[in-house]
Amino acid sequence: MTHTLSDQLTPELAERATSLLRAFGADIPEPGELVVRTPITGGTLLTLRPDTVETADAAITRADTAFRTWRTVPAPVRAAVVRRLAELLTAHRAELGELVTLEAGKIGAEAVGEVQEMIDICEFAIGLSRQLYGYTMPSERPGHRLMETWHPLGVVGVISAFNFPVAVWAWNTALALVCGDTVVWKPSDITPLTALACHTLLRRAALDVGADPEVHQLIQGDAEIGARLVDDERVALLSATGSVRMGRTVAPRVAARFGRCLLELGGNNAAIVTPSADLELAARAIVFAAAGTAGQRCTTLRRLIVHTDVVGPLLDRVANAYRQLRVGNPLTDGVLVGPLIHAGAHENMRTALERALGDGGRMVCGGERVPFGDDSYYVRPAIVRMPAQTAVVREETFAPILYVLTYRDLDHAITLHNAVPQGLSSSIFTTDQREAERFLAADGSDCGIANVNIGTSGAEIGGAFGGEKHTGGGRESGSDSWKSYMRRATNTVNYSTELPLAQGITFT
Ligand code: UN1
Repeated sequence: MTHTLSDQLTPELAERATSLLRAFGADIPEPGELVVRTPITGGTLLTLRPDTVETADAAITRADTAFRTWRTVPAPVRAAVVRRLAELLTAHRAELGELVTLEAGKIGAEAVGEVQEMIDICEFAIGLSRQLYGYTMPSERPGHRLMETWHPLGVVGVISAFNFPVAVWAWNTALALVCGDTVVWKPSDITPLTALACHTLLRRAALDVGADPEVHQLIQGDAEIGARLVDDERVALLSATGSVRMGRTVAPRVAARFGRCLLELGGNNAAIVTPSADLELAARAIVFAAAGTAGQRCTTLRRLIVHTDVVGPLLDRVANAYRQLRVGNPLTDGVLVGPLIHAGAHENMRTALERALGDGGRMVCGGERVPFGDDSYYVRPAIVRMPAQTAVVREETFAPILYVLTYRDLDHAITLHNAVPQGLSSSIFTTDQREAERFLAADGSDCGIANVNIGTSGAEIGGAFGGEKHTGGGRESGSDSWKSYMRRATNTVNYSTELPLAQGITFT
């Protein structure tokens, strides 16, 4: 392996990361025990000092104090911070994208797309600030008015994952801020530099519009630091993105203190391809959904359920496109598949493939490591034909493995589709409206996202994002997801001189 190439490249990348931080106006962190590596070479970009339990608690205190005032600022005025953030993100789009590439290994187009997703949610939140609607209902009593009012909730704790290090933060933060909440963010300890950049931009946005910069706090560190948000009564909502395993520990702890949780956990997303599908279009969508982001999206396509009549021609197209995918340094033009995040991700992929083959799976293509350096993990996206939906297929392996299953009858395909613990995203490829509607119906896909003729990944921010079953049930970003970030009061106002009781009760 070409150890020297990585050895040469790492100092260049480290230098670039430092100059990007400077471009955002961020202080270069003091060296410490948190080691920030780039998956491009596996080398170290920087080190920084993580928070301690005490500094994390102090950050929660600052957010709690800031909330007391922030909640009284009118929502359209609060939106000024988000508007300024959108401007700064637009100005720094390319630079922030580059930092995402350095830290998370995404190719340029996807990294910049992630920054665009941040700008999109900011725009959504700005409009939303004038639309935090509550219902009014007819009261059953004369001379009474009945209505619902939405109020700010409190401190929102955001725990985010490495794979969308900035967009998922923005989904939460843009909404939380216009809703009148303050935010304490614990990013993945794999991507602390992008977090530092976003935190710096947000503080600058607040200062630029004369708002309190303490509305946003950043705490860095491992799960022990994140646990401060889980267990602190002052954190009214914990919005956590990560594995099902993480959700299983976090959810009961937040519930035990009657806090609110918004969970966005693993997916095991499938697409059904029917005989009427436009195979050319389906193949293109499948390649992006399954191999894009090196299979490291929660919405990545992991299972393909194909009608036996079209499995041959479809797989020919997909495998052909797979063979042409350029895998390598995501900073190089034309590369479509960057590295896996670390050795552990590669080990999980290797083990999953071994188990799949042990279950009778047949390798169609890919799966092998692409040499780049000893400490970085590049792989060719894999396709495996499976005789059945075995245990390994029902698990989420955060790597580019596409398992292919076949079906004869659509009901059977839908049963297979739903027979996994996760319920995030799903697709059907068909030109038959009956099949499409069957998939979208109540007894069709059981996922939070169900698409027709597009892949499972790459959702727009305008719809609610999230999934069912082990995916955790949370909804983030568009539609009415904002309601998770607010508390609702039902108000009954008596403007009469009488005191009629509800349900016709007399009490004299
Ligand atoms: C994630 O992988 O955690 O729909 C989020 C998508 C992106 C968001 C993915 N808009 O693929």
